[in-house]
Amino acid sequence: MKLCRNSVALVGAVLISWVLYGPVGSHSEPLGMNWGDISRQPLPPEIVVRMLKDNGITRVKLFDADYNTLKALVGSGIEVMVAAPNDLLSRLASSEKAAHEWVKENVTRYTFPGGVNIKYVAVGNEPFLIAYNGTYQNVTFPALKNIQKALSDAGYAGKIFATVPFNADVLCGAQVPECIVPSGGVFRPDIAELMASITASLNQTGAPFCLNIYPFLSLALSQGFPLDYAFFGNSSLVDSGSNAVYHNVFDASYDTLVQALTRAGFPNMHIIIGEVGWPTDGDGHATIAYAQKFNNQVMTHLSEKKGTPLRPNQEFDVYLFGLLDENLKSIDPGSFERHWGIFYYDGQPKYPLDFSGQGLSNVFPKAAVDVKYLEKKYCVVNVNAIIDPDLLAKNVDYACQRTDCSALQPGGSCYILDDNIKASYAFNNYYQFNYQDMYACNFDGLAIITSTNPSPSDTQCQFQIGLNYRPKTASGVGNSATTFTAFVLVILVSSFLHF
Ligand SMILES: *[C@@H]1O[C@H](CO)[C@@H](O)[C@H](O)[C@H]1NC(C)=O
Ligand SMILES: *[C@@H]1O[C@H](CO)[C@@H](O)[C@H](O)[C@H]1NC(C)=O
Ligand SMILES: *[C@@H]1O[C@H](CO)[C@@H](O)[C@H](O)[C@H]1NC(C)=O
Ligand SMILES: *[C@@H]1O[C@H](CO)[C@@H](O)[C@H](O)[C@H]1NC(C)=O
Ligand SMILES: CC(=O)N[C@H]1CO[C@H](CO)[C@@H](O)[C@@H]1O
Repeated sequence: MKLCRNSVALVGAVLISWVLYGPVGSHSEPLGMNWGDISRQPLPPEIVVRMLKDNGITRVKLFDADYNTLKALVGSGIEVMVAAPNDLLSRLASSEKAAHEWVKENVTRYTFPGGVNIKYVAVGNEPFLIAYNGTYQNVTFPALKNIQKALSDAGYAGKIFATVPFNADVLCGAQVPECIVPSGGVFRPDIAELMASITASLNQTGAPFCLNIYPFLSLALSQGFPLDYAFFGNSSLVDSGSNAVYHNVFDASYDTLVQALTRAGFPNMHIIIGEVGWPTDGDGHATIAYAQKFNNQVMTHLSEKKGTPLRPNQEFDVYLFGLLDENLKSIDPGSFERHWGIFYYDGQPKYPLDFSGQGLSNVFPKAAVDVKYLEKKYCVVNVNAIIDPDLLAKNVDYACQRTDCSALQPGGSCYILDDNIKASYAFNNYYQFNYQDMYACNFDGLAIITSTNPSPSDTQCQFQIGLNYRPKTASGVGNSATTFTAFVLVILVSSFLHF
């Protein structure tokens, strides 16, 4: 695959995955998957690793370097991107020693023969997101350099690569109207010089440039964004600068980056798409049908190897977002944030998705096995209690502040249901979050425990049974620094509207 690759390591990884898991469809750049675990009762890493293997997924991108997760990956052959979260950046920037210790504890510890196949270290996650107000602007590059040095000192030069996953908002910006088309692509003016320096440093060490691309957010967050253009196939838009034709915002975003890198002097930089995906709840456009369509189209797009107008006939290097729903993620960007999983919280697949890219339409991903659920008990509103609406509302608020009510929000799968069912949904989630403690199903006497599944049959709104797992460490829980995915490019929208 193109430049900036350590071909020996890559061939090694591909061979290992062939030997252990057989061919993964037609990709020679195997499919990657983001694995976040910001959940109340996260599936044990051993179960997730088995699920990854069962589905032929041979590369994962993590958001930290959790010991239990990495322990479960030992001997799996799965290629791993570990991460130093944003809140560590200032420490890593301020001292070479801190970076050396980070690498020792979070990389070297696992790279013994037969250990973990660590390929990348992510330094921060979308650190230049506009919503962060420049908080990580001065520390990201120094932290990257210290981690690069630490990796090199530990003997990993050319084997393990430090990179920075960026949000697409490192491109363009309101001040650059030409950037509405890919041929106008530049880095955001306030960080353009910094991005050029970082890119030079990535290039020097042979590391890829990593960008997250979200057609869903283009659609969800911009009024009038053409629906078809978020998908693949039915729109065609001409870039007035280059006359190239684009069929979707994914390719347009990709080429905007290619153009920005070219302008900065790095036309051949290897690009990784660190995240791409579609959520299934919490927004009007976040439906199972759209997610199924989008993710299957992405798989087909990858396997076709047509590339983009600026990089034709090349393969994409992509990590899907994401593996599982995460019911404790920050919902600042929107309620959909907790529903990006291709699998539900419990490792059950949501819809058919052919990971091989052969476009098979009825193949479901393989579910997690040996999952331990709590008992089949639900907490619901006691319709025989005398219900004071104010008291009910107060208790729903209490439950919702302490559990996941994202499906109850406008556009969510339970939004249209009547108030009692919504209240039951909130009560039940609180009860499950608290491991079915009987005192967690009282709510001023308004609630009652039942073994009958209260999920309405004619909607996607599903009452859940909690999992019988307690997180082993605090890792991930409430770690909102890793959770923003908002803010995106709205490339080609205005030119589209002229066609
Ligand atoms: C290892 O990584 C984790 C997650 O990034 C971090 O919390 C921990 O402090 C790191 N260890 C060292 C010694 O820096
Ligand atoms: C960024 O600034 C805005 C407006 O001043 C503020 O509301 C927000 O909390 C800040 N965000 C961060 C991450 O500092
Ligand atoms: C980053 O550095 C600039 C220039 O030294 C300074 O003005 C700015 O306040 C710093 N930002 C942060 C978040 O520390
Ligand atoms: C294109 O549009 C047609 C008609 O609206 C629809 O049936 C088809 O699924 C669309 N194709 C894609 C790839 O979105
Ligand atoms: C512009 C630049 O520095 N490009 C370099 C990026 O890395 C490749 C591979 O190491 C070099 O061949 C390029 O010269």
